[in-house]
Amino acid sequence: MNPSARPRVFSGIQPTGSPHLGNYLGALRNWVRLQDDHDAYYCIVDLHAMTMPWSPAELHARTLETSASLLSVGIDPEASVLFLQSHVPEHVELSWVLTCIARMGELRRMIQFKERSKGEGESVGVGLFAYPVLQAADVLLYRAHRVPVGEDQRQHIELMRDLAERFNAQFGDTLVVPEAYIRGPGARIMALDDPTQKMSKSAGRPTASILLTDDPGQITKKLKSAKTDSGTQVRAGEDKPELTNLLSIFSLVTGEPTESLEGRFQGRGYGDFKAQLAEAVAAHLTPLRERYEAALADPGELERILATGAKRASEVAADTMADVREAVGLRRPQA
Ligand code: AQP
Repeated sequence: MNPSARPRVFSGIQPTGSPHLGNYLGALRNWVRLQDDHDAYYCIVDLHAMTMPWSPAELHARTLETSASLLSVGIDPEASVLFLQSHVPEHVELSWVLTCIARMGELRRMIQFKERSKGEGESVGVGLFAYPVLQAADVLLYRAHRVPVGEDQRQHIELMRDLAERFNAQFGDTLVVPEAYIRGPGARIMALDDPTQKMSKSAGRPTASILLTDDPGQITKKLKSAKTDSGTQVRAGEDKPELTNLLSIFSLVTGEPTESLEGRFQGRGYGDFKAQLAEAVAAHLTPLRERYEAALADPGELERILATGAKRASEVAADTMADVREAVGLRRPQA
């Protein structure tokens, strides 16, 4: 298909640690699927990683690690534009323009802000409050049609749609109103130790998440200690949130439907089920871990990929920003 005729897709991931199974099954697998028939832009959103307290040295290192993780799951830097948010300054510029049309009330309603700012009172960071606007700028800058994300991002996509519509209504048709691309049971993978919370990089509880960099020993240990519902029957259902989550993971890494897994483990107990699950997850993640280590062993190549990606992304970003500046009445420099 002619690349310019393909729908455009944009998504981002924070360099806040190794991606976990939730990031992978909810978002990254879809990124890989979409890169074949979409004009794909995938971004490591390092500016977002500054919305919570951060260490400069860690941010620096994790940025490269995250790019290695993205290659390991199958992002092809030839097929996709893979780049670093801070390499394209237009993200921040468009974010400011959108900040000026966003409303305090709509940002205050964001669930992620409410959750992450709990107990912070007046000392909560302005960046944490405003980052959904930066996220809107990330997507709108590329005039993306689809945004593959996990379920937790649905509200932020709604906000970016509202901002794009408001901008177009006020200043003329300039931005594309994007759609969320949220698919399947992987869209919300829950923490292994608490099925009421999503699996998260920043949870700070090592037993809550399986990281893409975990080795088979770590995977087995984490799954062995995963919380399981009372009873002995391996089955999914509203009354069994922990088993439902584990069965989803099993099904997503093997392709075997949940009903078939339920049949296979009937009468076999949780211990056996968890051991087999650990084996399946380890078998799925081992090649990814090997590709990750190989990619990380060549930082020069990672830097080159990011620099090329930034160049390609900048062309689109500059084009959109020129239209935005014109639409809102900012003057061009006169020679
Ligand atoms: N538990 C999850 N299940 C399914 N999808 C998920 N995503 C995150 N957690 C789950 C999706 O992964 C993509 C990248 O996420 P992110 O790095 O931008 O940050 P996040 O959404 O805040 O994810 P984390 O893991 O909780 O990171 P931290 O703790 O660093 O903030 C997104 O598409 C997200 O929907």
